[in-house]
Amino acid sequence: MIKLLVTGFEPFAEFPVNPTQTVAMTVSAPEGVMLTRLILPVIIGECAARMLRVIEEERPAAAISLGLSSGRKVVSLERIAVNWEDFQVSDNAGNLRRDAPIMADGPLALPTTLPIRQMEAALRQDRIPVEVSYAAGTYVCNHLFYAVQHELLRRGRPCRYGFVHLPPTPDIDPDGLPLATQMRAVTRICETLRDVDHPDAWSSLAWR
Ligand code: PCA
Repeated sequence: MIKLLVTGFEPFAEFPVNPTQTVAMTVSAPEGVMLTRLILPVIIGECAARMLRVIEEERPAAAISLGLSSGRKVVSLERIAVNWEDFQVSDNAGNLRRDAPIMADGPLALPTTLPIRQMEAALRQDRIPVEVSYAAGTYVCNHLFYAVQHELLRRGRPCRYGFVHLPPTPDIDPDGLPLATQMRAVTRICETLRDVDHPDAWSSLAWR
């Protein structure tokens, strides 16, 4: 049995619903996977703090964050988080940022620790439209990705982590990707994580 954490986001900006919330809450857990689900506020700082609290409690082998990217057509497996934020549409607490680092003393970029090429292959095998992306944006999704990864590395936590942007569903954009396909994509990602080599690293590390 492998423990995984999947997060989605609440609605934000002009979107009355956020499909990542539905996907995270209703995707079925494949055999051999114990799934923890978490919906995060679209608020810088708070989203990462909440997620890190749940990681400390649940100690999953891997965590996947899902976010809606309204301009995309395909499931986007994010390669890197950048230490930068820049957004003129406020987050759900009214915060705005202009050309600012997320962490003043952090590295410029941090990579995913999810096996995204294997994930990509699994989705392609299922004919789900997918890409590896090198731009997670400069809004709350990239903020979460960077802040959580930074903290997991700083604390030496053996939890693989990465971000997946999902395209809109057809209720948001007529050219969107059906919810059922998005669910299948996340199930396939969970299966891939189940099937890669995971030593039970949490139990062998000293807990600080
Ligand atoms: N998408 C936004 C934030 C929340 C979400 O679902 C983003 O791409 O930054």
